[in-house]
Amino acid sequence: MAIDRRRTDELLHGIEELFDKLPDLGSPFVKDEVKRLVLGPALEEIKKLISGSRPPCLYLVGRSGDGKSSLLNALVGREVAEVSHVRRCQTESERYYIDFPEVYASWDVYDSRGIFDPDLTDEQTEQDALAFLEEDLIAKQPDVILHVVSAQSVRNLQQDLLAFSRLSQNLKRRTGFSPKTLLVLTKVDLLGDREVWPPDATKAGLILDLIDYLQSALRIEQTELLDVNNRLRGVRMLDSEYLAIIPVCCYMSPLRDDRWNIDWLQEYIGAVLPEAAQLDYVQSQKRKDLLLKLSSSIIKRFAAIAGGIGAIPIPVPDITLLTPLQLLMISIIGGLSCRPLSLESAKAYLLPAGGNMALAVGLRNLSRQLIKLIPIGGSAISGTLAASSTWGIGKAAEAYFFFGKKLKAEDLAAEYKNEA
Ligand SMILES: Nc1nc2c(ncn2[C@@H]2O[C@H](COP(=O)(O)OP(=O)(O)OP(=O)(O)O)[C@@H](O)[C@H]2O)c(=O)[nH]1
Ligand SMILES: [Mg+2]
Repeated sequence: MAIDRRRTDELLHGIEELFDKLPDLGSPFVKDEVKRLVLGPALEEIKKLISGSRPPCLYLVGRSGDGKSSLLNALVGREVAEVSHVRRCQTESERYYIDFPEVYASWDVYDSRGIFDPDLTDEQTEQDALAFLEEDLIAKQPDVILHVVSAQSVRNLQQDLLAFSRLSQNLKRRTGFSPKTLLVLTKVDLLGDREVWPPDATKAGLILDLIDYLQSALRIEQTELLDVNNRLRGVRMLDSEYLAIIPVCCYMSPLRDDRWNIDWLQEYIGAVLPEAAQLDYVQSQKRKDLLLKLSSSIIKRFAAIAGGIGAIPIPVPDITLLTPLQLLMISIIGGLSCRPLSLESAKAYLLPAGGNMALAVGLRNLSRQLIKLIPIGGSAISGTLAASSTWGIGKAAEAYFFFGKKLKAEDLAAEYKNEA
């Protein structure tokens, strides 16, 4: 299971109902005000991240045979695109709608196929192909373009890089946006001795030479390493049309699996995707580290919303006001960790008895469970306390759902300042 966006309305409805059951705090006006101030921003977050989310859109460019289909298969983790053994040249992009039904996610991918093909020696044909690519990119508006270049074709690539740079500038002029493009260096396993894999020191040196060569061909000076301890993982560029150069191997056959550095590419794509495409991407990858990153950023945002309660002009903001917000947060963390997206997951977490008893339990009981997690003298709560306790509760839920660990929310809350 995972977060199914079709279940968001159900969840939000449940949360609204909980809010309506809260005590009046002196006057119904106060409760409405609190509901607006607390739930308003939370619903905005949910809209951005869940109900308003959409599949990521990727666009593959590169010469025929350089490994676009293989790269797509490696990124997806299964065969979705046909890997070709003969060169062909096509000047129309092919669309793949890739479904991950078990995690309610999908991707939209376009493969430009042979647009940058070496067979296009005729200048007019090449101009037409580039013009086509420009129009196609404007029409498809991909989140990320993957420019696939094989290790063997790098050294006569100057022309493609220049062509892509011009294309990029045209797109920026016409749309106001620079496309987010990654240069993916494929087939690095074929450098030097094919049989040596994964790379030893000699092969690593050959890969690094190619990265250097590309950097100088692109006249790049300012770079940062994706992994500070290992330059082989790839480099981020601060002054180029390309955001990064990432070397990979995508080779896979029934007899051997030589894929390498795909995880770093996957992570980098995730880091540059817009917020609306994050949920589908992260869920489809089924990678705990990426799901955890998203969960941590949600906890931070919910803690900040809870902190806003300090700004509410009521004499004694009651800690139970936070219950609906915290339950919503716990439900989402549960959903990210592969539980169904529902209030029941949050209840089952808070009430070890689980099962039918959890279904029947009321708001007062849930509030009590939450307060137990962070014992606070009295029921009054300040903005800072609201934020840190919500953060602690989120972190404890995260540890439980992702690692089956029971940590004390109270202890975690104490770390709030350092982390947030
Ligand atoms: N050794 C090695 N071979 C690869 C790698 N990636 C792709 N190949 C091989 O390169 C050949 C072409 O790969 P494709 O993925 O079909 O290339 P493509 O860019 O999709 O080609 P077109 O669809 O014709 O444009 C296939 O035989 C792949 O097995 C890699 O990283 N290492
Ligand atoms: Mg292909």
